[in-house]
Amino acid sequence: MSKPERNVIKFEDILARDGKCNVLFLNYDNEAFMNTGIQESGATPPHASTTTGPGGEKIPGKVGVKQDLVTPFAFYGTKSLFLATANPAYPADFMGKVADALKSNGSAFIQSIADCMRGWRHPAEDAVKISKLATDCGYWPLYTVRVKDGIPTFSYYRGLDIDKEKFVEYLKSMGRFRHLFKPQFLEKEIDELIYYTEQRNLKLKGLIEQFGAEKPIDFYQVNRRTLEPQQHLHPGHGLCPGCGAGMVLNQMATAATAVAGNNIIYVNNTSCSEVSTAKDFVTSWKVPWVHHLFESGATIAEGISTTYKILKSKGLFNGEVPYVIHIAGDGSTYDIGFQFLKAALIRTSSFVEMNEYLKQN
Ligand SMILES: Cc1ncc(C[n+]2csc(CCOP(=O)(O)OP(=O)(O)O)c2C)c(N)n1
Repeated sequence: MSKPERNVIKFEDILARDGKCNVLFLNYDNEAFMNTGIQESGATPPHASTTTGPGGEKIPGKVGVKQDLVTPFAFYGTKSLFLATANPAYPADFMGKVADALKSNGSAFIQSIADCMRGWRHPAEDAVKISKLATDCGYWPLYTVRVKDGIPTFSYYRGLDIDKEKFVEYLKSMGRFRHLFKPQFLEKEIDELIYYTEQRNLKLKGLIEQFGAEKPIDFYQVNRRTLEPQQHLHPGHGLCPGCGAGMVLNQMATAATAVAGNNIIYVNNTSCSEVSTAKDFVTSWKVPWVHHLFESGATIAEGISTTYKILKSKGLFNGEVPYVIHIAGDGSTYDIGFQFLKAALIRTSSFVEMNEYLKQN
C-alpha cells in the first residue's frame, strides 16, 4: 500500500482566505466537572477516579465509556461544518486548526484535551509531557472533519494507533488511575480501557477509509517566529499552575488574534476558564467577553453572531461582523448544555442563508 499523502496547510494561506466562521465552539476537555470539585462527566474515561466515582475497593472508578462527541456531529446533516480534535502539546496543529476553523464557512467545533493537574492528580510540571503522551499513545487522536454540502471528509494528523506500552505509561503518570495498579494490578480494567479506546480508533479509521480526503494527513505549517503574541487576554490568571485550559486559551487567542485582530467576541460557559478569568469584578479579557449560564453560552454565541448579520443585512450595522468564539468545559458540552450546543452548531452550520430572507423584509 502506498504511503498516505500529506496535505500541507500554511498558516498564511489560511489567513488569506475569504471564508468566515459564524461561531467557533471550543470545548476544552479536562474530563470532569473540575471547578466544582472533580465530578464525573460524560467525558471522563472508564475507570478514572473522580469525587463522584472514586476508585476503591467497591468500584474501579468510572463505570461507563468516554463518549465520542466529535464524529457524530459529522452526520447530523449540516451543510458546512469544520470539526477537529486538538492538543496544546501540538501547538502548530492546534493554532492551525483554530485559524482554519475561523476561516471556514458554516460553524466549527473543536475539542481539545486540557490537562488538569488537580483532577488528574500529577505534578504541575508534567502537564505538557502527559498531554503529549495522550496523543502519542493513541488515547487522544488528532483528526479533522470538513463537511461541505452535507458530505464529511475525514483527515488526521497523528495518534490513531494504540501503543500499549505508552498507554500504560500514560495511565501510570496520573493519580486518577493509581487504583488500577495499586494495591492490586487490575488487568481486566486496564485492558477494558485500552479496548474501548482501540474500538473508538477503529471506527475513526473506518470513517477515514470511507470518507477520507485525497491527501488524508493534515499538516499545519505555522511559522512561530512571525506569529504575534495574543492580544485578547491580559497576562496572569487564576488557573492552576500548568493548567491545560490555560494553554488552550493562550494558543486559541494567539490564532484568533492573527485571524480577527480585536474584532472578536468571546462567550464563556461557567467553568474553570470562566471563573479564573473573571475574578473580583475584573476580567482578564481585553476584548468583549460574555459569561453566560453553565449550559446556554452556545445559544448566546449564536444569538450574537446572528444578530450582527441581521443588523448588517438590514443596513443597521456598517462595520465588519465580529468573529465569535464560544468556550466551554466538558461538563457543559457533553452533559448539561449539549442540547444548546447541538442546536446552535447545526443552525449556524446550515441556515447561514437565513439572512437572504431577512433582507426581503
Ligand atoms: C444548571 C447548573 N448546574 C450546575 C451548576 C454548577 N456548576 C457550575 S460550573 C460546573 C462544572 C463545570 O464543569 P466543566 O464544564 O467540565 O468545566 P470545568 O470546571 O472543568 O472547567 C457546575 C456543575 C450551574 N452553574 N448550573
